[in-house]
Amino acid sequence: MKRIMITGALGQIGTELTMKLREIYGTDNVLATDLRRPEEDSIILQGPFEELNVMDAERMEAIADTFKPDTMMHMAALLSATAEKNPVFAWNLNMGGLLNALEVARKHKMQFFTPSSIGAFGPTTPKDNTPQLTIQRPTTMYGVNKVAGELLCDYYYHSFGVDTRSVRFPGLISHVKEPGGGTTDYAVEIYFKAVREGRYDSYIDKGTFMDMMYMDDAIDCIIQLMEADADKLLTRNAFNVTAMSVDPEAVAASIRKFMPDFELGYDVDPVRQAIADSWPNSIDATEAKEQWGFSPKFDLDTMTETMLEAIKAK
Ligand code: AKB
Repeated sequence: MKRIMITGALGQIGTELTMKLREIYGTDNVLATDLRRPEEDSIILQGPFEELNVMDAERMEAIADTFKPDTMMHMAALLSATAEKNPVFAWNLNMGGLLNALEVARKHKMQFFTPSSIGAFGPTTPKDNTPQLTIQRPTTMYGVNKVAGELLCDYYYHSFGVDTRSVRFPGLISHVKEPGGGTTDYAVEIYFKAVREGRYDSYIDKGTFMDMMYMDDAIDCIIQLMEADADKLLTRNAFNVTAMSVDPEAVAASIRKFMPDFELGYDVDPVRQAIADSWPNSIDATEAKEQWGFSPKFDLDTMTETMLEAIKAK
């Protein structure tokens, strides 16, 4: 039975990850941590919770000393658009937090997961069917952090034997917790606006393709990778994973299958558009499929149907 410590547990991925891990490994074996304590009625407080600023190495160490986890899932990070607004803070939080978490994992001999992103690619990366091993020269602070983070995880694996594992997540779509400060967030907002207002003005332009994945698949993929036989993992940097490559028109067309009157307009944000333009159109997840059986269940239409139903029921 695993004993897991999660940072950034109140974030978009962290919230659903914490709930699923508690279901599988037992509530008391999954410690959620985040910068601030959530509202008292938060589902996350149904299990162990500690306030933790990931830049505070001493407190992170003290919490691990007491809880004695064997696995660290480090999710706390600033996303791409927010990082671009405050790059120095992004560097300090994204890199400082990761280094602290890796150090705790090294000292406590923990297995380690942290997500990378399609943001780790840049304008000189092959745009279509982007391979696992390719040019990574991102032009955003978030991307620089993600590439440096992948290398740091590789370093802790090779130099200290920390069992580091990671995936390059595409945009993640969920109705449980809205994302904050990402470039792919339009693909979440569009569903909420479709149900609530019948129309959406996209800040990402038509024809801008990016990879996406439904959150259930993202959570399953983390669990599957962490459970995978270490000997089968030939790739030790982050694995490409994706379920679909879409642009706003494709998402709108899918929504119209369930809500024929849905209207899509555009109000393009130059900052987020420039970030999106620097990322791949579609990435190749063959290595993840072959090495540990990655296999997403949701395609665009099944995701759309699930999102619309869930938001209507709120
Ligand atoms: C973002 O848009 O910043 C994230 C990501 C793809 O890493 N969703």
